[in-house]
Amino acid sequence: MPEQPSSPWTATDNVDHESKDVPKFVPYNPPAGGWGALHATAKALREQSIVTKGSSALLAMNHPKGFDCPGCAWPDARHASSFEFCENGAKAVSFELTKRRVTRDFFASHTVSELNQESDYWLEEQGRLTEPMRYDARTDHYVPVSWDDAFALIARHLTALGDPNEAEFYTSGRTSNEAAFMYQLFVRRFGTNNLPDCSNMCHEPTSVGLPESIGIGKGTVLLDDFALAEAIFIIGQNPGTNSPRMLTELHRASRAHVPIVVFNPLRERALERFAAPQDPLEMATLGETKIASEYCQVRIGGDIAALKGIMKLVLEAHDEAMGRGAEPVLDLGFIAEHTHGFDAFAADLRATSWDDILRVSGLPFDQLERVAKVYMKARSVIVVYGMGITQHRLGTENVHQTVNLLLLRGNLGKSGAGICPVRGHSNVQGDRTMGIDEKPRPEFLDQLKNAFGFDPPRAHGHNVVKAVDAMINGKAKVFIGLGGNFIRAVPDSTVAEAAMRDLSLTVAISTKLNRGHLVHGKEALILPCLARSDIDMQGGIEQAVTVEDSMSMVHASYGLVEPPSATLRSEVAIVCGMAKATLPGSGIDWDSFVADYGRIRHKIEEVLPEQFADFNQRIEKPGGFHLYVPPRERIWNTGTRRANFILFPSLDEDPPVSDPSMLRLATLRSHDQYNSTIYSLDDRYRGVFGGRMVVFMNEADMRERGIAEGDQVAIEALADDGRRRIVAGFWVKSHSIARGSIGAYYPETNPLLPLAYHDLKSGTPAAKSIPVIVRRHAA
Ligand SMILES: Nc1nc2c(c(=O)[nH]1)N[C@H]1C(S)=C(S)[C@@H](COP(=O)(O)OP(=O)(O)OC[C@H]3O[C@@H](n4cnc5c(=O)[nH]c(N)nc54)[C@H](O)[C@@H]3O)O[C@H]1N2
Ligand SMILES: Nc1nc2c(c(=O)[nH]1)N[C@H]1C(S)=C(S)[C@@H](COP(=O)(O)OP(=O)(O)OC[C@H]3O[C@@H](n4cnc5c(=O)[nH]c(N)nc54)[C@H](O)[C@@H]3O)O[C@H]1N2
Ligand SMILES: [Mo]
Repeated sequence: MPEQPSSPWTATDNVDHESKDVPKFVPYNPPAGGWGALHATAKALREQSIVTKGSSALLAMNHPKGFDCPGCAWPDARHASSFEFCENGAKAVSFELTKRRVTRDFFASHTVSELNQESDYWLEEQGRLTEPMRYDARTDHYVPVSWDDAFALIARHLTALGDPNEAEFYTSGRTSNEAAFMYQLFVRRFGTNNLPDCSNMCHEPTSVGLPESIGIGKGTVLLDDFALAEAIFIIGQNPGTNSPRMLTELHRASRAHVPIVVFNPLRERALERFAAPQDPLEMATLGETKIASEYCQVRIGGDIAALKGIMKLVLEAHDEAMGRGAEPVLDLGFIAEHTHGFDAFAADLRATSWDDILRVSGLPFDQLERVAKVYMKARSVIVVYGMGITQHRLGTENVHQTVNLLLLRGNLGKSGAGICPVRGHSNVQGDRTMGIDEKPRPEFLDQLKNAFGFDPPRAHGHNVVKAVDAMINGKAKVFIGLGGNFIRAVPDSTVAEAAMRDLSLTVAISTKLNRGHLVHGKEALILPCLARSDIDMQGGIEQAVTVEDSMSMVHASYGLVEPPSATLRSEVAIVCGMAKATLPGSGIDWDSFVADYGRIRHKIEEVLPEQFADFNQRIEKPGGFHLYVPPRERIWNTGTRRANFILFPSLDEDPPVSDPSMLRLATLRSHDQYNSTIYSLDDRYRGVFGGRMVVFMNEADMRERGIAEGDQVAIEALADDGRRRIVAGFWVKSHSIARGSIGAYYPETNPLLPLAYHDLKSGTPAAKSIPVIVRRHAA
């Protein structure tokens, strides 16, 4: 356990905002879920002063016509009835429902420089924003501003730009379909495709890689498929924290003796064992259910090697079976009829050496052999994956290999099988469907032109990395963020912060105070908006918004409670307010869309008629409707009109680094954070309490460096661009993690991630595989 350091850390190196809090390391032995989850939920509710009558009040909350949890994008089996219990969903809602308020008095009593000394956790704790604020450089305070003046300021800055491409319009994935659709309309009518979004840092390798493999950038499974799967693979995803309702499916599968294979460098408790809070017997008996039947602690960046190893074994087993005249192991009919590129792919696998596979994956041969047997025995397999697959230099290639594994035995387009990327934000998938896309499809733009009578810009805009680049190079002048916390989410955050301060105007449309409000342009606005749980009344009528979950289900969501302040506006109203002020001659009646969101859905239907026919009628149905996913019917909209075996003629997802002391850093989420929103300083399942400046290391890697648990270290990134990137003040925790791999929390480690270090194809920052050196602090 770390001792309080005798003298405070005084390095001039980059020390993050949380560094004052010394973490305690206490082993956590119970299963994930269970009573621990119920206690944690009750605590979150209590601390946000929400419940007077017990936590059941929140958990029973629902809207007869549907409420979508603003937490994760995992589908809810019981949408219209009640809100399926989930600790982190309860945290997401209770932190929106908090009774605390950030008022004009709050801003009057703190300068922005003072606020900037506080941690992200403290900022979040201050509660909901209540009225629009404008930065006053003279006094270094935010001061109240009317909505009209705020919109006029935005219009003035935008219309003064020499080129519409000098503005960046960011979206975070909590934004509803309706707000996202109006936002992209505003931005394109204004004249740019600069629509960077959080997906650019997240599942972009999915959006780029899956279309190349199967013709659509979305997952192919539905929730019902989980009950029919004969094996489930979970690669680089941590459901116990990031999509806890998935544990319901895994719990059931495990009890039905369905093998669950996990690939993760770190032992994550919820992937080991889980007690379902909905299971009275398990709760009463303090029972638990084993989740992973096989836990493969692959090295960071070793997934392609591991997948290739398994596929090589499948191929060998097939060859052997054919040799003795037995049943084929491969689904030869599927491969012949539905796929392309198998021969070259198989030849590459045959030529790949076992030595290389074992070295790069870090996994023992016998474990790969057991996993291959599980795969071959199952008639239907689902592969689930998350950021452990996407956030690499070759994240898109990583995605291809997960599909290749499925293709070998026809595990696409049949029940109980398919690919399941787990999206992050609750509507990040829907935002893309609505056109939040810096590289819009030409057909989408054609339809937009037909529906609104203007010529949208065709040139590709900026993704997140390019937007930051434009800020650094002085090409961007205005930044508008529809939700999110751009400056804490992006790579190279130290450089990005400096660039952000040079902009002429920054605008944050937000629910809560965050760092992005404090690292602002010369002029700045905070525009507070309704949250998903707030009732949204327009013209006396309660409005619904719609969202699309990770499994392409679209459904309506209605607010549950009165908004925290009468001054707040909905995201739709704010977007249309900005548009109306900026584009007076646009010929688009922005107000009419605010008055009735049904009119927005009509327009969505006009632009995307195949997917959204009868949109307004279909959301009346509890649970909503499913968007068509062609691979479910074995229809492949790829260049070859087939599913493609995409060959990757190597094993290294990340460029090899010659420095022998190099470690690979995966930047992770704690159990008590939602991206940049820090709920508490604990990470219960990993045994960390009261502090976030922690680095998880393998014991052998520590020994090699003369480091003991509780030592304080600095982490330095290895990059070849001549810039030194160091963060310091991290306490080492010895942890069950693969050799050569270390973990530490995001966003504290974002200064280490070079902007140019991203997936080559999709631009997603390689946040899971930063090459670093770890050093003990000098005494
Ligand atoms: N409560 C809560 N819920 C969330 C979020 C949150 O912050 N809090 N964030 C939301 C968002 S935006 C997203 S994108 C998702 C993120 O959800 P996840 O995809 O689960 O993302 P992470 O927690 O970043 O990392 C996932 C896992 O990848 C493992 N990993 C790291 N490197 C590798 C590797 O090289 N190979 C393999 N196989 N595994 C690796 C890590 O050990 C970790 O367990 O969750 C969403 N839901
Ligand atoms: N190093 C590293 N960096 C990463 C990652 C990583 O794993 N490692 N993960 C990346 C990923 S996957 C993602 S998705 C991004 C996340 O990047 P973002 O989506 O930009 O960040 P969040 O922290 O989710 O944004 C939180 C803020 O959103 C606002 N907010 C909350 N609810 C609402 C709402 O309903 N409406 C509006 N308008 N605002 C709201 C609140 O003010 C809150 O402060 O970070 C990325 N950055
Ligand atoms: Mo994400």
